Amino acid sequence: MDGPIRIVSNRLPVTLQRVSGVLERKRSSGGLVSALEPVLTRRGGRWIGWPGLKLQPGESLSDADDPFEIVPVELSTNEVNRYYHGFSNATLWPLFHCFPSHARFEHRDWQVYDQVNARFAERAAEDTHDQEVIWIHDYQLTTAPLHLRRRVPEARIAFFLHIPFPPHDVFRMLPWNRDVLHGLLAADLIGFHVRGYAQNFLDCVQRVLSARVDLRSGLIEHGDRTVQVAAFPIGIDYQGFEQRATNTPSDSELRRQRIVLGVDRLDYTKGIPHRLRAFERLLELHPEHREDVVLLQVAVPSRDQVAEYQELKREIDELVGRINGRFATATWSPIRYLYRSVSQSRLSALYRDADVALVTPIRDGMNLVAKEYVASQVGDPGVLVLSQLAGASETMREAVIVNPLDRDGTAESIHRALTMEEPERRSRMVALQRREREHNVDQWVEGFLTAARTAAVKLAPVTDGDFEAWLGGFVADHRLALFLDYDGTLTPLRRHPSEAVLGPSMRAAVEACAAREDTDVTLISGRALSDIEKLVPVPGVTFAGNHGLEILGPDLAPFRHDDVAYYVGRLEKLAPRLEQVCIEGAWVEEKGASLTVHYREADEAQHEQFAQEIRALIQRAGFQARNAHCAVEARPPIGWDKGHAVLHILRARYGPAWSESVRTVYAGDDHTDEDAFRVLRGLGITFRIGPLDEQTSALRRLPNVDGVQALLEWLARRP
Ligand code: ADQ
Repeated sequence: MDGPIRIVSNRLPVTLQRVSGVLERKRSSGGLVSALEPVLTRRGGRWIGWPGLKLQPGESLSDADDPFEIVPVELSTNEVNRYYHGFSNATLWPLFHCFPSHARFEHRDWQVYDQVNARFAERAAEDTHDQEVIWIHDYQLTTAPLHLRRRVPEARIAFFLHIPFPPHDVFRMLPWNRDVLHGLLAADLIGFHVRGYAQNFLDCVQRVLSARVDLRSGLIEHGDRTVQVAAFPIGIDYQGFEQRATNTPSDSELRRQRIVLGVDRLDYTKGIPHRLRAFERLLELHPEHREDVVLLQVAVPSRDQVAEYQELKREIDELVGRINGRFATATWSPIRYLYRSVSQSRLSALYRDADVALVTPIRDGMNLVAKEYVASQVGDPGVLVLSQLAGASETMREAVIVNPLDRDGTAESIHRALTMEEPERRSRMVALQRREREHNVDQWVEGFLTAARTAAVKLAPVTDGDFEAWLGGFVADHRLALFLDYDGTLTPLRRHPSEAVLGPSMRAAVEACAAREDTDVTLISGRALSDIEKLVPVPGVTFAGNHGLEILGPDLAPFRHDDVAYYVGRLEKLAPRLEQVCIEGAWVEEKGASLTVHYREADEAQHEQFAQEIRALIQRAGFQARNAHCAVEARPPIGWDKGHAVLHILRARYGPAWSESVRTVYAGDDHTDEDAFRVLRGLGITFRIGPLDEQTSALRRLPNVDGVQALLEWLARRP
């Protein structure tokens, strides 16, 4: 079970510095590194990340005696600007924290972000072993899972997001929202800090990608795969903090005052200005705290080349100056403000000696400071005042919970914390400590990896209940026009079109639908009309071949687009020219009004170049070249597609006001079906078959041919 693992994260577990030309390596601090490093040391594996500086040619980050390998992903200055400062920190960070007004949306940032993600994936894919979990971290790497999946289809990929996942109303503002979801869904397991973020994610997948999702068990249907989504609240190195708090001497000067402590990266999500104003309000409402209590705010500089962060720093400087000017006396200043990082032991002493910790972010994935404070309360217990907008508040219920945007309410809560009696303080702290001690970071890592190694339970197949909910009211008491694509919808895609034969149970389901007096079934395919007629020998069915250029069915005048005749002769001439350039395994299918060059069986390395050559020839001959599954189609340049064909059939059969009298349902797996999905948007119920990677205008998804069969069986049985 304890196989090697790979960690992929923006930064590496080592901090590098070049001193007089020599690369110096220091272990990075921080909870994540201290949690994951022992696991990697024990099991072996690799850590893939950005070293943060430029390496000299041939320079390696791994020492021979390292228990695991460190693999650097180097970035150019432009990439650092676009991928890191740009899309990661100026787009995803503000948007995911629900600060859309702080977000910038630049196409170039997105492109570079995705390219860099592909590079991380490339390094992560090198020499993978069976059973090895590849664990990708955080918002800088949301599309890396998909790039990795393309390189190593069988890999076990897990992803953890350290920041919140926003609700749909905010997420949909992102112009690349589908790409981000497609990127993430290539993972087998996607973890979040709390259930609320996981639910937001599931909701977005359902709404943005029309996916079938089980909200209760956190399962997403992705073609034949199931993706598991779950909450894994992160913990800290509890013992480490407890020990440091026990062993670090006190700062006697500080001990003379009562301390309210704030510790944060200087970030607009952390709500530092709100906190300062709430503290000011406390001094107004409860003057008894003047000259007795000090707010000690430690802010680590962060992203200080970004304008937003510089502006925030100015605001905090001014607020501190104003409040101190207003209340300070000769011997006391209400706020002490340290704009710097402090050492681990100093931080531990501050945590231990603070009477109250003010952890009041406006939005925070989890917040480790709240947990570190609790672990450091080894003496007379203090009180944790915690924002209800931090992920930590979901579990740390015994804290004094506040809304940091409610200034008066927060001031009153600080007062309550400062005046809380010892028995209540102790009861609350004991409960908080018990939970954090138990759910520490080791337990988090183990829990996540166990889930990552365990294959997700499959989402139960669609049931009659699902169809009843999606279609029941829509089709009730109405005539039904049912449109079905063939390849990939009624039969799985095969290597050769001649192998795609309709199975007996699917045939029975189509027959049962067609046999109903109130249902009209149309088979609509890119195949030649005569071909599709032979493949689905079901009485009473309408056939639309060549993407609807030719239509034949009961109660319909046979249809052949006026312009087809002109192109048929030209296609006959084009076919031998294409045959001439076919590489081994490729072949030409002549379909009358169109033709297709198939190359599924040709050497994969040649696919791209061959398809390009074929497309060029088709276009030069005056036809449209359309990509299909391992095939290129030559279509007459007639403004006619499956969407036009569907409308033609509906109007011809039911009149111009067809939408009043008939209900339309369409199922297809191919991008040529998208034309029909678009035409039917808002008018019918459409299903795209297959995995979620392909974008769709369909209203819903079905994973595979079995899902279609279940749909047809339900339609045949409906009351
Ligand atoms: P961050 O936004 O960095 O993390 P947080 O969880 O509070 O936020 O972690 C900050 C860390 O920095 C803590 O370990 C703290 O001790 C340390 N730190 C803060 N100020 C310091 C100072 N002045 N000197 C030294 N150290 C200082 C992201 C998400 C969080 C999520 C974590 C982990 O934004 O919501 O909890 O990842 O998943």
